[in-house]
Amino acid sequence: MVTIDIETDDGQREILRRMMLIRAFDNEAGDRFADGEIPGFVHLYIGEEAVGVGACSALEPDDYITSTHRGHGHCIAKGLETDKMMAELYGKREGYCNGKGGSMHIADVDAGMLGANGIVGAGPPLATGAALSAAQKGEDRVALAFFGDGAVAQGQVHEAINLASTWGLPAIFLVENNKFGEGTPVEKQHNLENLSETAEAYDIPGFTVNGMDVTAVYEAVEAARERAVNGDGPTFIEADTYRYRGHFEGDHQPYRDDDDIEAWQRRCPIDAFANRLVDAGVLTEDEVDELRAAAEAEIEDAAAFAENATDPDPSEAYEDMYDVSVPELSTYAGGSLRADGGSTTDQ
Ligand SMILES: Cc1ncc(C[n+]2csc(CCOP(=O)(O)OP(=O)(O)O)c2C)c(N)n1
Ligand SMILES: [Mg+2]
Repeated sequence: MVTIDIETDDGQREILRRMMLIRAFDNEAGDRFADGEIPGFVHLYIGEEAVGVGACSALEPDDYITSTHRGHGHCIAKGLETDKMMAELYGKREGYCNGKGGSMHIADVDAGMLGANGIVGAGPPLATGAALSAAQKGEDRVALAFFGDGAVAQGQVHEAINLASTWGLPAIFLVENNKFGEGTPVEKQHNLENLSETAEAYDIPGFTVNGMDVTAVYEAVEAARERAVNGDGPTFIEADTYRYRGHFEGDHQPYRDDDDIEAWQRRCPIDAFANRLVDAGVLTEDEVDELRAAAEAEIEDAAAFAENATDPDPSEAYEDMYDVSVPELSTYAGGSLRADGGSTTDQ
């Protein structure tokens, strides 16, 4: 895991590379899902790359993130390996969760990636918990929760932000306002112009940033991180972004027009940043093309790795389901609820 310094040419190149990797990964995942090679559902992050990469690049390697059902971009932004991610999408043993999680449950706790999550709004409580642990242990770590506009009004999200604010925890709540929760436009979900106004209710700073601009996201998260590690509590950031693909692959999208998609595609966060780096003399156009080709080649290799990886044996189905170091759960997978065979309901 590397620390990324946006002030340096190397840092800027790495930021561009990670956004390109996400784009290539999700294009490949979409194609392979369409070919029937990937089971379950995939929700692609294409168009939103600047949010994940801007945010994670402003974090330190030890910091925590929580993710959503649309989590591939968060994983790559946090530095996870694309071959193990693709193997997880394929349900293979070499995947991050031995193939038992799939697209919506990739986790790598050692890398601070506390999990993609199929439950809308489930990330913020985990981030509040991680931030509480960092505060109690006196560690210089923060926890950042990515969540969608569709999660902002979830009860557990309110509880999580309220506790983090009340206890002054080192947490960052980052809403990816991509304008839809499934097929419901954001203005039909909320009676607020900017979702960041939500922050007022918790008496924490809240602001909206251009989520198509990786630098803007980086700077917002950098400031929020500094506030968090200084003991000044959480920050609420809304990133104004857009998803280019359907809610899930296969979504016919009757709820929006192609014109809207095309207008946002003209604001492509990857092209915008690449052009800026070319204008600044950090990269030539050829070098941008080389970086993109290298990202695409890495993802082709990752997909080949996943294809050739091993199917888990059905006899392993109940392994890794519970943390057996927790005594009460040690025999759960075997059928009884508690080590002494009693029911947990009497506790
Ligand atoms: C608690 C819960 N309610 C409903 C769903 C079904 N669901 C899955 S994704 C989704 C929309 C989420 O929208 P948003 O939070 O804006 O994220 P986006 O898909 O736009 O990234 C819904 C309602 C769910 N998975 N969990
Ligand atoms: Mg959304």
